[in-house]
Amino acid sequence: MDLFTYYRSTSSYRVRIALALKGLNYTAIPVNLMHDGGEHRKPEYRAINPQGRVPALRTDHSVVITQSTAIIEYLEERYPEHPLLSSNIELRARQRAVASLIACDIHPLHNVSVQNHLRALGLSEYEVSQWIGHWVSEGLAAVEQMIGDQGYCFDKERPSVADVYLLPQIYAARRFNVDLTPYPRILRVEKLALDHWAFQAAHPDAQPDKPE
Ligand SMILES: N[C@@H](CCC(=O)N[C@@H](CS)C(=O)NCC(=O)O)C(=O)O
Repeated sequence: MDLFTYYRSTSSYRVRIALALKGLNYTAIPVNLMHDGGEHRKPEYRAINPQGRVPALRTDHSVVITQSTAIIEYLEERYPEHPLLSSNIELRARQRAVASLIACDIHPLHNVSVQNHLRALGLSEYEVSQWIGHWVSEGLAAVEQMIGDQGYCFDKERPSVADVYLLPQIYAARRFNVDLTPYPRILRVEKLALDHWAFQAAHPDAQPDKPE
């Protein structure tokens, strides 16, 4: 499998965590979102993903799958070992709710193209960061209420799809200087996951395309 990825892209980071937790090997193909106006906007990459975004996964059958949620669902169905979803239907829905909140209601509001559009509308760097901080804090405040009191988001010992989405969102929140002290459960999950080898292997700092 080939993963088109960018080291600090939160959606790519999600897929890297899922691949690592499932123990799956892949080749990382870096797509630099910052270089020369963004490699993701070039025709060569749009031939892979017409939306011009990362991640994209090319499967062993040379089928390209875009959208991190579709990719993670594919991995879950194709490689059911080391499941990322609970066998309990209610818990599964709650795990998916945290993932959806992050993927649909937080992350799209701080995407590179959204930030650039805010700048084009005349917002200063300070206003852009205030705008992002507002939406990230509002979303994480809800996540804080949705997750459990021990261990990972929903299990003492086993990370699930909720943790797969949460860790990259925490990383992004830190990049945007969002105050995380009001979210002790989220900070507990972060501490635990950062000690887990799969989350470490997927971390932006461990990626070969991270600049020196
Ligand atoms: N909903 C998509 C979001 C993909 C996405 O927006 N990726 C970002 C990086 S995290 C990107 O490629 N941004 C480029 C841009 O906004 O121009 C997914 O979950 O895969």
